[in-house]
Amino acid sequence: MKNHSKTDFETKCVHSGIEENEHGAVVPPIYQTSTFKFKTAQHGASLFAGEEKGYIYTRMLNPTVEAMENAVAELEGGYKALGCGSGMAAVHTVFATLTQTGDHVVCSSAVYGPTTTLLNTVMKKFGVETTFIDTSNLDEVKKAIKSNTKVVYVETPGNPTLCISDIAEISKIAHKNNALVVVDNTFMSPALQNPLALGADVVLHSLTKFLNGHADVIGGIVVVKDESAYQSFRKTLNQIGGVIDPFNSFLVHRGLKTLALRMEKHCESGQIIAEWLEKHPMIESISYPGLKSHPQYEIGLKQQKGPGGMITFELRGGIEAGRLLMNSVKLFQLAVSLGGVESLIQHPASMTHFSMGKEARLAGGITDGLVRISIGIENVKDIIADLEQALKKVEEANSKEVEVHV
Ligand code: LCS
Repeated sequence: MKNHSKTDFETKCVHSGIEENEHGAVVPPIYQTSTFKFKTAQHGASLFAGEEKGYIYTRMLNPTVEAMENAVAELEGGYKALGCGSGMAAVHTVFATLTQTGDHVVCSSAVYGPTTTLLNTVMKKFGVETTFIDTSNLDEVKKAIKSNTKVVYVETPGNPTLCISDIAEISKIAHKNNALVVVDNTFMSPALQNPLALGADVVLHSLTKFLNGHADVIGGIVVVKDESAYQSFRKTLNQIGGVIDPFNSFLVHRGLKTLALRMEKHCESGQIIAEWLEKHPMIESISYPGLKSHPQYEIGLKQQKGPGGMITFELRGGIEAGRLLMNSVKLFQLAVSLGGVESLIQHPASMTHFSMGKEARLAGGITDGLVRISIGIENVKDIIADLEQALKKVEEANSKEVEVHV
């Protein structure tokens, strides 16, 4: 891996993971192959025995996948990374590697819905118990850790509430109790937050979001700090088999080149739009890390380099008003996912966080009226104009309802 440690993040985005190749191609080739030819039977045997380094079979490692992994590892300030077939495959790989029957996990109560569901179903079935708490409250973290707690799993800012947890303080608490800290850094990307530098042990991402950035790939990644962690994660991933393929790795690697630029734009527009929404008469409440009204605004300032491109809000008129807004936008696309160049809008309670059930949703502050938007890189005036026309329809419908009731 090239050493860009003395260069800026933008430079690393462009050059990380790019190695010289035999034809001098500026963009490295895609090794779209499932398997690699051995020179001799002895060569094959020695690769399998780990006596020689080299590629064997793409589920085990592939040069195109490895180049992307090296790039993300470098951007996160990690040792190495493991590309997975989806963000959920990365989440599963983390728990399958770090826990076993009888272990306990502490997890943020506001995380991507299927992460909660995975812990409450698959991991529970194998005897791993989870306590869900508000990890922005350090006293709750201290209280929830038990002698068999192996992992404190933090998503910050959390999906979809954008609740912020203090990575450095949580790491101190967890390490005192011999537990590892895993941070899902999907909402920030390494451009805005580096959990390993703050004390976390493992970082994961849904590559599907900001890292790829173009809504055309499903992928995930786990970033680790040292060789022994890398070896144990690689072993699990190889057995589970949830790897990313070469072409999707190529697309993610291409997306990474503009990560710094895109994140700058997501933050700049996110801040303008959140400030505009906060003043709008139809907004009942709003959550955005760049607003002083955010309950963990100060923690965000301490550990994030920017507020990001995600905004969550509740309208006056609750879920019905939210539905009308989602059906009235024109530039925004009504779709789940996030972190792409296009602006998206969705309803967590009936979509991304439906699977976890109402009780768990409410415990995590995910109310039925919440609407989540992912701010794309379109002109900010166009994004605001779209929200303005849609909110006008909501306002008109609300005033009609009031008239009827009078
Ligand atoms: N972690 C976070 C924070 C996520 O937001 C998601 C997906 C995942 C992990 C899982 O990644 P995937 O397997 O989808 O690549 N979040 C989604 C969302 O909010 N809308 O659709 C997917």
